[in-house]
Amino acid sequence: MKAFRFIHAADLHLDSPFKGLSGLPSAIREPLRESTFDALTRLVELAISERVDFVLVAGDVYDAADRSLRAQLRFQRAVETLAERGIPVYAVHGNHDPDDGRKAALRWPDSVRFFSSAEAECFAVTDALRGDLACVHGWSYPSASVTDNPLSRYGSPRPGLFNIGLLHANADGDPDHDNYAPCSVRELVRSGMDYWALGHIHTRRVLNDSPPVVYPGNIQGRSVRETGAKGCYIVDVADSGSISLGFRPVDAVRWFAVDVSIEGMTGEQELRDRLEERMRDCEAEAEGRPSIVRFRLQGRGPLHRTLSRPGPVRELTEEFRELQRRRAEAEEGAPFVWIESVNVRTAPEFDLRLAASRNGFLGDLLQLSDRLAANGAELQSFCEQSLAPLLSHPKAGALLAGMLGEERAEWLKAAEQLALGLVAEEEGWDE
Ligand SMILES: [Mn+2]
Repeated sequence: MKAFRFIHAADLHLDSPFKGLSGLPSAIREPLRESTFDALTRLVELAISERVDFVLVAGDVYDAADRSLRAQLRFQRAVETLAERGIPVYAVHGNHDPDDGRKAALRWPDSVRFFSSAEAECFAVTDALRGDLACVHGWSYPSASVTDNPLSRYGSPRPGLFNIGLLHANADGDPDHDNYAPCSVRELVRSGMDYWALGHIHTRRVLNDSPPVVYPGNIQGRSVRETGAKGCYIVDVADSGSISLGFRPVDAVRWFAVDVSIEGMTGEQELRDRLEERMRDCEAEAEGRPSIVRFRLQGRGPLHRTLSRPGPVRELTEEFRELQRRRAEAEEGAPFVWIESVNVRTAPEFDLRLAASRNGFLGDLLQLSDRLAANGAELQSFCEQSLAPLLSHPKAGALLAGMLGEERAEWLKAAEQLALGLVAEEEGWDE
C-alpha cells in the first residue's frame, strides 16, 4: 500500500447566521459573522501547508438548504485554491444542505466531487506519480430528512485499495442530534471499509479505533452549545496500512461556557477578579483567537444576596464588554473575550431548602416543586397553565412556547429559589 495523508472535515455550515447577535457592536459581530468562512480559509491553508493528498467534507457544507450565493462562492474559491495545489476535494451533502436545495449555476473545477443523491458512488483517488491511493464511497442527502439506514446503499470495498466511507449520519443514535440516517457503529465496523469519515454530530469523537469511525465535529462553533477547539483531523495512512489521526483546530472564534462558584466570595471585587481571571484563561486557551464566553455563577455564599438583584451582574457585564469592545475596535483581529451572558444560579449561604422543609406552607411548596421536577408531563401542563396569559399573546406566545420545551426545569428551580428567598427575607431567617 502507498502512504498518503488526507484531511477529514465535516459540518462547515458556511454562512451560519449567528442569530440573536444583531445588538452586538460591529467590531465583535463581524468576526463572528465571518467565522465560518475564516475557518474554511484556515482549513485550506492547513491542507496546503501539510501537503495532504485530498480533503473530505462529510456533509453540511452549507448552513441552509437555500445555500446563500456568498457561501457557494466561498466554497468554490476554497476548492479552486486547493485545485491549484493539486489537492482534490470529496464532499457529500447532509440534512442542512440536501441535494434538492437551491444551487447557483457555478462552474466547479474537476478536482471537486459532490456525490450523487440518487445512489452511492465510489471514486478512486489517483496521484499522477503514485497511481491509485484510495477509494472514496459516498452519497448525498436527496432531501433534508433521511430517516432510513443509509448503509444498504453503499457498495462493497474495492479489493487492494484503502476504502473510505464518507457519510452524514447519526451513528448509534446520539439523542442530542436529529436522528437522520440512523445506523450503528457495529454495522460500520463490519462493512469492510478502512475508515469511516462521518459528519452530522458537531462534537469531535472517535467511535471506533480499528477501523477508525470518526466525527471530526464542525470546524467553527456556532453557539455557546458548541464550545472548545473546533477543527479537522489529519489522517496519515502508512505504507504498512497503519492509520494515525491528529486533530487540528481551524476555528476563527472560540466559544466557552465557564462555571464560577461564588463560594467564599464576600464582595463585588472578588467576583470581578475571578471573572477577569477566567477571561484571561479563555484568552490563553483560544491561542490568539477572539472568544465568546457564557458565565454560569453557581454555589452558595453571602454574595448571593447581591446577585439576586439584576443590577450588579448587568452593570459588571457591561463594564467588561465596554473594555473588550474598545480592544476589538483598536485592532483588527484582536483576541477579545466577549461575555455572551452571565447566568446566575447561585443560592444563599444559608440552606433555605432545609429550613423551608420545616415550615408548613413552604414545605408544601417544596413538595410540589420536587414532584414537578420529577414529572416532565406534569411540569409541562403546570407551566402552560401558569403562563396561559402570555402564551396566548400572538408574538410572545410563539417565542415562549419554544423556550418552554427547553428551559422549564430551570424556570422551576429559579421560581422555587425566588419564592424561598422572598419568604426568608420577609421572615428574617438568615439574620
Ligand atoms: Mn451539521
